Amino acid sequence: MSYETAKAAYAALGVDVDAAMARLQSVPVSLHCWQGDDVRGFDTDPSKPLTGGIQTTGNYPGRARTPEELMADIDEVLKLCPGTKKINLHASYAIFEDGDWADRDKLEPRHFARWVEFCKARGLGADFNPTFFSHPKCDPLTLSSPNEDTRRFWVEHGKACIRISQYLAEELGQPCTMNIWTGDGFKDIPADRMGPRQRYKASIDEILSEPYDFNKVKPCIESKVFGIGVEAYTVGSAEFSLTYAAMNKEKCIPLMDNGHYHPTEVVSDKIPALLAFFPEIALHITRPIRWDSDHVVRLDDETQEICKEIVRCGGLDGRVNIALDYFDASINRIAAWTVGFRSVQKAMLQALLTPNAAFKIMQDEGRFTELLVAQEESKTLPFGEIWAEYCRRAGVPEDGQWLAQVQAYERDVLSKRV
Ligand code: RNT
Ligand code: ZN
Repeated sequence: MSYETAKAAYAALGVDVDAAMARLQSVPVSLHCWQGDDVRGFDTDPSKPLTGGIQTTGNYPGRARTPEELMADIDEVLKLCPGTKKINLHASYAIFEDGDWADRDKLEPRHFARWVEFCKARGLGADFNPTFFSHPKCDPLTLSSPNEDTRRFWVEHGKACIRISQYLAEELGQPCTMNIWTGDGFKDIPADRMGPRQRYKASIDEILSEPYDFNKVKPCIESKVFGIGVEAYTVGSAEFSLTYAAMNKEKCIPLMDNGHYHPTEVVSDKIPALLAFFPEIALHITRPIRWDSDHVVRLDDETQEICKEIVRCGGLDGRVNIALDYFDASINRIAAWTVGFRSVQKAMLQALLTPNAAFKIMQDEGRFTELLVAQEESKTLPFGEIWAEYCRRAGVPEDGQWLAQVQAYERDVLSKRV
């Protein structure tokens, strides 16, 4: 089937394929830098384990070990993915020139100048994250620690990150979401659940007292249900994080990671719930298998449903900040990044190609039999042809054409990293 025939099949349902492609092309999706090096970063000893309840598994050869390697790898991914990208950085990816190392409470914008240069040369925006894990000052708590010295250190880190986010936003001329997530919690039943939450609340208040322009810096509060080694109690639970964001709407927004809820809860359903109250929200799109396993995102039902809600709720008009968050160390990392990014683009294009207005009328008029049939039949529309055309227009390889490029890069570059 040709692209023109496929386009006509959508037009028959009232869907404008060209408008859908143009819309998608303009929406930024934040590509997480941490898939490239198993979340290690450059500011601590890379042989030390990842902490904070998150874990990468696998030791596929070829992870990036330096800023140069990570940037080269990101460039490969950018060449293979359609759509508008931002780069999502963590504070631990600071780049220290000539022994100019600084601890996390002393980080400065200049430690991210090389990333600004990287983004400017490619016309990219950037998002940012303070790194409250994998560091000797995790005791193991950070912003909720009862040790005032520890808590202060992490508050100073958060403030430094606000300044860096403002710098990134100003240099790159695009807003910067700055996500606050900590792995603070306990392995076993705590004796005091309230104290850590009160300290966490005070710490976020202190971080957000650092001056910033809320049009440029969007601090986010990410909730979580549990992590590895912190199974019994999470300080930044769903209720804590959402309530914090709701009571501080003028200075931060909530962030939902779809790996951070009980298994029968779905973030797709939470998107309209939150957008009924918040002008803006943020998402981490990931794929949890039985827990927050951060598998590579696939074109699965929930990813498709999340994208449908983003589209239907007006999320593409700047109300939903979309980022990816996964890390698989068991397969080629460039392919992992690329499959996940392309899957989200596919899910979003499918959502834009859904006859949403017609379906809504069926629902509102109570025509549920018709709705069920129409929803099911829309699944076999000739989407592949439209996706291929979208890739061609973006100047990136179609499905079936990109993996060979990754394999060549693995042969010529990644396999030499020993
Ligand atoms: C962890 C959170 C968090 C991290 C990144 C690296 O469970 O999802 O967002 O994955 O900040
Ligand atoms: Zn996340």
